[in-house]
Amino acid sequence: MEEERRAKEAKLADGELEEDQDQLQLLSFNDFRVERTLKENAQHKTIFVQGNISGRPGPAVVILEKRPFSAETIQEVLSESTDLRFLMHNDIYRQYEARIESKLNAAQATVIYPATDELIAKLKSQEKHFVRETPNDYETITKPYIEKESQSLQWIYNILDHKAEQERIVYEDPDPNVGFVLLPDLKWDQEHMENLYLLGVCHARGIASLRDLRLEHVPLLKNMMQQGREAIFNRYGIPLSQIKTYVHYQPTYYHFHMHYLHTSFEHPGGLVGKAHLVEDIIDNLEKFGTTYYKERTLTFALRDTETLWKRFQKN
Ligand code: M7G
Repeated sequence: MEEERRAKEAKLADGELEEDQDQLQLLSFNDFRVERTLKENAQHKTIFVQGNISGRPGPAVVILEKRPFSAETIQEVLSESTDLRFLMHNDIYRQYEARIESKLNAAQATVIYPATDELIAKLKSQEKHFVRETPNDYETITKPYIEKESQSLQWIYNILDHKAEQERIVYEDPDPNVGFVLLPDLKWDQEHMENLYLLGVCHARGIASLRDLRLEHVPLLKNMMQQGREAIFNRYGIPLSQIKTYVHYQPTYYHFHMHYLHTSFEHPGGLVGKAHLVEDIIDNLEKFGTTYYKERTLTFALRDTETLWKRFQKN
């Protein structure tokens, strides 16, 4: 299965195969059958659902997220187009259920098809466990996992090769060593600035993650952080001091990339045990030497359904 996927990716990269998934253009969820809820979160107003698309083999995942209100459309919401259903009254307090017109009440829907078992396991709400990864653990446990079982990087190569999301690129530095592509993360609707979330993907190949960073990569890190922030300021007007940039360890995708978020957005990906601020990474490499991340024991959290967690338990 794994070999098949990698062979197909190689063919796709060589242009030998047309990407058949591109034929999946949904106009509604008519063909989608819910199998189970993987996770729901009332605070974030999200639900993660696994199901099937009729006539297509294998599981699909749909992630629904209610969009925040915005000052620009609030007058349209607070108008005769919204029906009110009375719920209760006490003194000066009245509560209603507001039935808002569908176009003003949209949700963001992300469809992942075909969804791999590993991605489903990752999305499923599970207990998290902290792992202390020594340099030897990295060589004997994590590296073989990255080589054999980690998620496909095809979507990243599509971005770098301008085969997908080309019109969404906010900034690109084409330099093969320090260059990168900056674009909105899948998680961001590009409307609500308080949830601003962009992704910087480096052009250089072969840097799988934080573990591979050396002193020679400092110019790349500085370039991605500085140019990326400036491009975000130029496009969206967010001051540089309000853009946080971090790297995940462990990431889901092992091609080096950086997360850029508005400081007001507290995303779970920014938690301890996952996020490493780019300023700190640069400082560590400059002050403590090129092998800092090669030699350190790194601590991170894994969900108990993740393959990497299972690999750590076996050792
Ligand atoms: P990560 O640190 O590898 O994984 O980040 P994690 O955050 O899931 O632990 C990968 C980032 O890429 C995430 O923030 C995803 O939302 C984002 N992302 C994933 N895919 C498949 C796409 C995509 O196709 N396009 C864009 N623009 N972003 C994506």
